Amino acid sequence: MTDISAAPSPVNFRHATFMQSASAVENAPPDIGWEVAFAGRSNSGKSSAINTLTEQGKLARTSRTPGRTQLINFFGLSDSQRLVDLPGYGYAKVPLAVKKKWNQQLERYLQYRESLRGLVMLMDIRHPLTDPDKQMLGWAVAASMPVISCSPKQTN
Ligand SMILES: Nc1nc2c(ncn2[C@@H]2O[C@H](COP(=O)(O)OP(=O)(O)O)[C@@H](O)[C@H]2O)c(=O)[nH]1
Ligand SMILES: [Mg+2]
Repeated sequence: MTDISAAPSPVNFRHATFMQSASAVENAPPDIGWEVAFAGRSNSGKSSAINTLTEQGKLARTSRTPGRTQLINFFGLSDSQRLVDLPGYGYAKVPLAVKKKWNQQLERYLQYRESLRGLVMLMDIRHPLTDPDKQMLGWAVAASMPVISCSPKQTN
């Protein structure tokens, strides 16, 4: 595995810009350089974490309504460095067929995306490590992915 510290240039998160959304892994930007993805249940604070990290309040769209983002959103830090806002999982009101499709997409993204170098997993502290979180962690471990787990939400 490539060492992130060996990336060609220092990372300036404030330079992040929206690149594109992808409805499926096939539509993602070219699989070159490296990217770090933010994963977690719907409404766990993925987009807010990206906005905090990049010091850009409105870079990633946040919403009180869970289940809004069903696209993979890519943010460029440089030509070869990206942050990725993954669709949230575990939202009860999404039809089962849609959930299954998204589970497959997430699994394929974690398994096959070569530029994916790390996963930041957001958890609502009131519901730490639900079954879909454990499934996600299982895929990440199977793909030898470094994972950081965070529980940013103290109150709501
Ligand atoms: N109390 C609290 N609310 C948060 C925090 N992070 C995000 N939120 C709120 O939780 C909701 C969902 O956040 P969002 O970033 O859109 O979650 P996502 O669906 O995982 O991308 C929004 O209304 C945010 O303002 C946090 O650390 N604490
Ligand atoms: Mg979001």
